[in-house]
Amino acid sequence: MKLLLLLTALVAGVLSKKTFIGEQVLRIKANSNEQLSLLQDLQSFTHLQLDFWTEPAKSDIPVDIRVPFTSLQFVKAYLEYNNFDYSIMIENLQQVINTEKEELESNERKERNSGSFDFGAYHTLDTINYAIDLIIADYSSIVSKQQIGNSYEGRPLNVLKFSTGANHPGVWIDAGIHSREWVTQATALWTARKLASDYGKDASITSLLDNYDVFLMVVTNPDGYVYTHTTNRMWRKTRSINKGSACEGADPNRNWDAGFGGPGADSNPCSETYHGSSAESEVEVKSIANFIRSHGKIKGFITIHSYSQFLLFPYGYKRTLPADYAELNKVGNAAASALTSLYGTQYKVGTIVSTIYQASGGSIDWSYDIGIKYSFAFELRDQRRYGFLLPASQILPTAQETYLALKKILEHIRDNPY
Ligand code: INF
Ligand code: ZN
Repeated sequence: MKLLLLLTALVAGVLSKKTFIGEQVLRIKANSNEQLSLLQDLQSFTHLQLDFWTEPAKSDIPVDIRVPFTSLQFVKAYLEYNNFDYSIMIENLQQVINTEKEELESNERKERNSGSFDFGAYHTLDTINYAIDLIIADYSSIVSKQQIGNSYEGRPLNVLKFSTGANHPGVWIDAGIHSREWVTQATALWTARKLASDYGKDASITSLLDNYDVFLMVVTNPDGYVYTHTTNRMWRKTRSINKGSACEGADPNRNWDAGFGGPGADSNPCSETYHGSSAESEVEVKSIANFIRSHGKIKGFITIHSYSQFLLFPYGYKRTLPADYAELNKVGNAAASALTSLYGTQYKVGTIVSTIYQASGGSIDWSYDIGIKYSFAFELRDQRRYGFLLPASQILPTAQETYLALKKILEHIRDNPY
């Protein structure tokens, strides 16, 4: 009986696996507001099933669109007819995804045989959890794991706590809230080990952890992350069931109680930016918000996304500048400069709404509005070559450069208590 069930699940799994055969990712330059609105029209043709990796928001930011094979001819004709500059960013998406998966699986086999762990590779959720337990074991005097809830599908929502004493104020850092942004979970895992190993070695980190706790959530959307491995590599949202719709999941970066449901979020459950049935409807969001509210002394809130190389701060849901605009802009630019100093990676710094577009229900707007002044969102590498399919060879350089920016922000929080 069990075997039959297993076989059924296996067949179902294979059958439901999303393939990207014949799909391409196009990189489009909108050279005018008129062209921008033509791209927004294209986005409204939902039957084309287009996946906008970056939004048609500002004419100085190219727009990347994943196009299903059946829509390719129409989209290219539409672009050519309207005199767009465009190029093919990813020629054969299925092949890139296959290669990434083969690399991941062969590396995990190697790690199992040698008992090693390669922080410069992508991993499944189980292997990430195994690596997290190794870090806790190796640095048990300052690192512990705290479960703040369960995901929609019942997976533990674990947060790494870095602490050297009781009743410290804290800083929150989350990664992978959008599951397809694989470089963010990998960066967070490397950062966890680096933070722990720097304590007692790096004077700045030592003085930070002597006065502040750091809460680091490596896989913030575990259901979505597993889904990107088993079924759909391009999944962004949670995996909750939307009553009355065949489409699943809500965008966990539209589900926070900050301008919830306003412009810059979608009420259609099939949209990648569906805001959910109500603020904090997604248990992954509710669990973090409850943790932050009950802790009561969180002084910084940093969320790590990819891609585009931005360092953003509030607001996204409104054009009004935050009261602390000058300070956040200064800290953001200092952090971005530190990042650039390592490998020359360029970042843009600014408010969400002015740098990209209006987005409502975002996490750092919520954290800022409940009084967490130092609220930032990173958009890691890259800018326009691989997008969400960043090669594993870029994980370590990305994590190393990002750490320099994180340190700048953490030092500012340490030195400017409020
Ligand atoms: N970020 C965009 C998003 O639509 C922009 C953003 C960042 C909005 C931070 C609000 C807050 O959510 C990503 N990056 O999706 O992956
Ligand atoms: Zn994201």
